[in-house]
Amino acid sequence: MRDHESILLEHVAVSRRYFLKLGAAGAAALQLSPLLAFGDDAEAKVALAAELAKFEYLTTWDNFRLIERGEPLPYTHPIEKLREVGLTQETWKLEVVSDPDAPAKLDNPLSKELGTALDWQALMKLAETRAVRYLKVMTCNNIDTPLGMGLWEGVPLRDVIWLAKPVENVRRVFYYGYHNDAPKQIFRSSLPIGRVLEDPPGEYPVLLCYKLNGEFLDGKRGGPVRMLVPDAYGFKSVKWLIRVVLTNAPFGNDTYANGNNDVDSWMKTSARIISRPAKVKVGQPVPVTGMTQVGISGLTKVQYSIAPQEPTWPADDPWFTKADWKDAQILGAPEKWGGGLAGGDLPTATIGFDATTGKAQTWPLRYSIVHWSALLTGIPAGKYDLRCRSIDANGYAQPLPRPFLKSGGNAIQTLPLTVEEA
Ligand SMILES: Nc1nc2c(c(=O)[nH]1)N[C@H]1C(S)=C(S)[C@@H](COP(=O)(O)O)O[C@H]1N2
Ligand SMILES: [Mo]
Repeated sequence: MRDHESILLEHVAVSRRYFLKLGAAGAAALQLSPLLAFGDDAEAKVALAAELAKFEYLTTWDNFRLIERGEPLPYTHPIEKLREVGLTQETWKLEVVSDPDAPAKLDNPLSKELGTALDWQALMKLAETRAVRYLKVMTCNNIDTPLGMGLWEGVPLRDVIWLAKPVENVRRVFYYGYHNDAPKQIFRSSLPIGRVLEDPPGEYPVLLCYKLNGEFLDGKRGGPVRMLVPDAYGFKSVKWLIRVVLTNAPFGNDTYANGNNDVDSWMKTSARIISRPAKVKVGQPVPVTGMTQVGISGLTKVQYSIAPQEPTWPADDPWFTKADWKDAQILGAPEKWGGGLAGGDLPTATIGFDATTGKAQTWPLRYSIVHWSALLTGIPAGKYDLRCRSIDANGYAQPLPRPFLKSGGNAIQTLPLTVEEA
């Protein structure tokens, strides 16, 4: 059996086990679910594989959704040009320099001009002792479903910043991707220097990232090196990274400030339904499965509710706080992690996992995802709205405590469900 197939079967197994534990109704639901009805015919298997690709814990390279700008996309240049502009491992160079407009004092700027820029060899040398790995979901504040769940590896950005010997007048870090040398194509982001130099307990470091799911990043995935900011939305994780500028400027310069985005937003906790039948007959149990992105505020519960479509929900309760919410089952850490990892196993020394047992120290992990399931039974005939929401570790129900769209989408999802007379 191919590894890929065994991972799919693993996920079927996890979900099937969940529904089977629920007894006769769960077993009946298995026949109904587009996700779990596991026919023997080839066509059903292909359809199932497509559904389950979304369900595999780590996202394979090919299934990662990309958000990329550039005319042309930087990595599509011919190899000679890629070498010339430093977008291959052998030619990549990273500058860490002072901002001429708001100078920081650096005793050892890493610059191309001075011949002191950091190259790939130096980065790999650092990686021998400083490499860090963690799980992080890549997610865009403007898109309601995560782009992909990754195991990322890199060297903490601060290790390279210290090589530049900053002395004083450093308040922020600006950083830039390769942009075809066209000012209009610049993609840049920024962080407070404090966030780069220190991690609050339990938080992960900002990385100069060079691997996804155990493989060196290619150009399509932002390589040779991209920034990775664990607690932030995707726009902070600049790809094709070529320059870091230490500045005494007190404010951000993020490209994403255009477009009205909240550039200081932490990742939010947000639940989504992935699979459910749109129509059932009275008496049939309704299997629902979904995914929740776990943001900075953590996750204690995922809940669902169904409410008749008529009368429409009262306008004075836009966040459905008065709905009849019931708890869904949050699925545990997978045995095999998928994503194309050799053997499906996480490497040792992944932050958040016990070094000897390989087990997650807490579950769910922040900045990652969980899968969840629920089985709805005894619904009378009618037309309904099916909803889901998360409850964070502070007890806030989605979309609170930060309901503003441009800080990251976490509106409560609504899907129709029809229950027909038998
Ligand atoms: N250089 C560069 N970096 C970039 C972008 C870009 O267009 N150019 N897009 C950003 C945005 S908006 C997101 S959401 C993430 C998406 O990461 P991914 O394409 O690896 O999934 O990359 C970020 N990094
Ligand atoms: Mo984005």
